[in-house]
Amino acid sequence: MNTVAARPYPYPFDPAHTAVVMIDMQRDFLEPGGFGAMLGNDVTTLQGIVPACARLLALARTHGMTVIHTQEAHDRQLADCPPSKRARGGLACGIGDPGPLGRVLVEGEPGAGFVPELQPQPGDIVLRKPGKGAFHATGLDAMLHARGITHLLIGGVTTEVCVQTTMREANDRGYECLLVTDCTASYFPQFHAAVVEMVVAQGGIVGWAAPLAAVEGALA
Ligand code: C5J
Repeated sequence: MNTVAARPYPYPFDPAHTAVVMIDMQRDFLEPGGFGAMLGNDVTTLQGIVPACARLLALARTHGMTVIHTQEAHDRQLADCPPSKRARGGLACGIGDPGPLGRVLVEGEPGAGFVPELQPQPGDIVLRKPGKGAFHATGLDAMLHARGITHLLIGGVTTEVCVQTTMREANDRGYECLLVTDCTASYFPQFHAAVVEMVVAQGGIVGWAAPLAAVEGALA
């Protein structure tokens, strides 16, 4: 067992039963011309976490943890995109439409791909998901059970949307989750800070939170 100095109290985990879940580090959310930018966000607010995410992924691979990259992207017919999701925001260029990074949030398009620094490596798992939560309409739960995974170290974007939704879904399914606070970011820094507090409040009602240095310290 390794133990992370975390909030609200120490987080014990066994790397053999732990997965790093890196949420949606895609060009569509981090680069100009993608879905995040179409929604009016300043995408540079997310770019600062990329080096820390790369370190977390490297650490996971070194210690034999399962690595999962999620990807919010729809099938090419948009059969898995609820009309309500497509209509939300009334965008001139929205989900499925051709944009500077290809069709917005569609599998196989440049925007759906991961940023260059965080490309999946051999042995990593890539999980396409149509929703905000990584458990919705995917095989993630079965995949984790099959590998004996009980603990999740979670990073990615955005803190209050896909990251928080996934962490809550995982918590309800019995996974012990740690939010790696400097490996996740929001277009709205105040939302990021609020999520960290929400997670650890009430005795860790959703799980634990700690910076990457604390995870590195636990594995040193
Ligand atoms: C959003 C995500 N923000 N990955 N997706 O729409 O958080």
